[in-house]
Amino acid sequence: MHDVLNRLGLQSLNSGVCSSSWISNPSGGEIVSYNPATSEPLASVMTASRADYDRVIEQATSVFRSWRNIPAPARGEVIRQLGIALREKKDDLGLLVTLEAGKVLSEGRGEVQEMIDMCDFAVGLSRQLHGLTIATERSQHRMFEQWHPLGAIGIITAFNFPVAVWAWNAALAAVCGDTMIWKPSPVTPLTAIAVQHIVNEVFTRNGFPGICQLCLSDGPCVGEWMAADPRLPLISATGSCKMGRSVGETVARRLGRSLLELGGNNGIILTESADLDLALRAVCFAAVGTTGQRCTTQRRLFLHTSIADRFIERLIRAYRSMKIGNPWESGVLLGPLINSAAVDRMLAAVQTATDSGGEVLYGGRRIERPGHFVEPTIIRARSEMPIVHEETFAPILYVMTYRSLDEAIEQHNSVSQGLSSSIFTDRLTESERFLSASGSDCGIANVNIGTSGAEIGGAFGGEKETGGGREAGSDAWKAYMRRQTCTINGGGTLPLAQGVEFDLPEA
Ligand code: UN1
Repeated sequence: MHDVLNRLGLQSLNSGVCSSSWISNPSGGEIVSYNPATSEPLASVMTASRADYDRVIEQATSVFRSWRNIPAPARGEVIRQLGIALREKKDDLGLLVTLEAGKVLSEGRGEVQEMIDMCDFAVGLSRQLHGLTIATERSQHRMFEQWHPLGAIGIITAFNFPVAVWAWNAALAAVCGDTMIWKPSPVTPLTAIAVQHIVNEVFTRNGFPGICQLCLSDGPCVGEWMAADPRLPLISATGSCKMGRSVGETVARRLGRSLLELGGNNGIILTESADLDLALRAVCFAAVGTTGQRCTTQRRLFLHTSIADRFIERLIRAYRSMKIGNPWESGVLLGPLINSAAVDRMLAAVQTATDSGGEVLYGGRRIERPGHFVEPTIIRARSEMPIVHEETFAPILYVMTYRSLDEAIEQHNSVSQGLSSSIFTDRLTESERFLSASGSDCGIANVNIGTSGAEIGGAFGGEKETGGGREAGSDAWKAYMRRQTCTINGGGTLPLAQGVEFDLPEA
């Protein structure tokens, strides 16, 4: 299994810093990557010091000056080739995601597929970076918008999607003409280095080294330097609300732009008319998939009182049947949490929930074996319990009951996060109510689908403390460019807008 490290070019690993080429002895601290299923070290890498970081940024800003002038479809061609290279490495990179992040194999591969999908999307987009033509009030004038590359941008990603979220940003940024510096999570350095190897091969072969750069950090420092750095016009950051608040504040202080994809506290409402077979599978995947470590993980379940007992019983049976184990073994649905601190946080949340009147209906404990395994957990709770309002990155599902849909939607919207949401219903009136302006207040609202597992074609992100950013599909590309409004006077007079007169006296 560890041959995969060799196949991905990680055999003589040392540096976690890459500008146009690898910086051979970066002088930051060392970080060790562990397999969360065994707690065994996989490899160690050296991270960036401030001097290394400055080298990377200087290179990224300098390469930007030529990359921005390459026609967008030609930039898209490089991303097309990146998509092919990722297809070739899909199984290996997917396995590495499994080894380092602990996701089950199908999810590890799914993550690489998400990168491939992003490349395909960005290739098409490279011929579609279009602006509007706008009617002007002045005769013989023409007004239009055009979009230009923004600059070198910073990409901060989290451990739970160690490669896909980079691709959401990188594929778009590259076709938009930006260069980029990636600071991955210190917990998943190897997947980032493996991606960087693939990127280097493709971009260098095309004569464009240094478009995508990597800057590993042994703590928060590189992220903080990026947030404060006026050389980076945009910082795209994925992670907790706490992290996002700090990045957002620092970037705002220098009037830079930030694109934030932060915590979720996603709920599913099951109405009286819900197809319970459909809902059961959806809830299990949304609440337990990725061991509860997606920002889109379902954390709250609202059951209509008429179906509550029946559904809870089926849910417990389904939880009991789920195979927990090494994520690379077939049939396993639940791998480990990322590290022991995550286990501690989960157990503390379970304790807090029970202390405040919650009742554990299933699970709630650590599993005694190597690695960081826990039982998937169902807790009967009340919506006003403070712990229900917090995002605990673990497979804890809080179950609540309701009588009217209005009441369910009110409870659903009562948390400070606003990422993803779902309703299960067979009634048009209920789904329309959920999708109306007074329905779900989230960036993602689904009907008869769980909260997680969005496709890349839609804009991904959420409201309130989720940060407001939109990444991946739709028109998310606009965040990576600067808009220019252009007005051309093709006539021989100078009419002023709003009918203003400013006639100079005859000379
Ligand atoms: C995240 O957890 O940060 O919709 C992203 C989903 C995935 C992305 C999750 N496509 O669950």
